[in-house]
Amino acid sequence: MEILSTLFFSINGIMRKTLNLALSAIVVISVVSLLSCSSGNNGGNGMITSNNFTIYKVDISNFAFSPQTLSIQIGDKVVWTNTANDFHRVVWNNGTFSSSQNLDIFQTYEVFLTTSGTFPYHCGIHSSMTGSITVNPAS
Ligand SMILES: [Cu+2]
Repeated sequence: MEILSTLFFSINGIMRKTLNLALSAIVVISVVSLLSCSSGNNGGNGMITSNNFTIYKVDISNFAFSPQTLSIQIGDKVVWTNTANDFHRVVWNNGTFSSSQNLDIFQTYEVFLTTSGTFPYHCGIHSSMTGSITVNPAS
């Protein structure tokens, strides 16, 4: 029995190390892709993927949304990615858009913002986590 439990704990340790490595790799990749986007002609962290809309990324980690605020054009898309080992849930304060599911690590939630205005949101699990998207009307 003792050998079995020792084996279990060492496998558990290896899995944790593997997960940490994977997390580090994803953080590096995210930073690199953010940097490469901001060097584009759009500025900020928006990524132009077509002539019609821009995709913005929001990272969920350290019990915070980053960036916490965004200013976008109507019809743009925002993608939240939970990179933390905790569940989080994107909930719109005034219910303008559909809320996310509980997001496990590496899961994403995306929405096209098709109404102009300023839309605050929070984490449905941790009420201290807040963010806001300002959607500017078509010029
Ligand atoms: Cu949360």
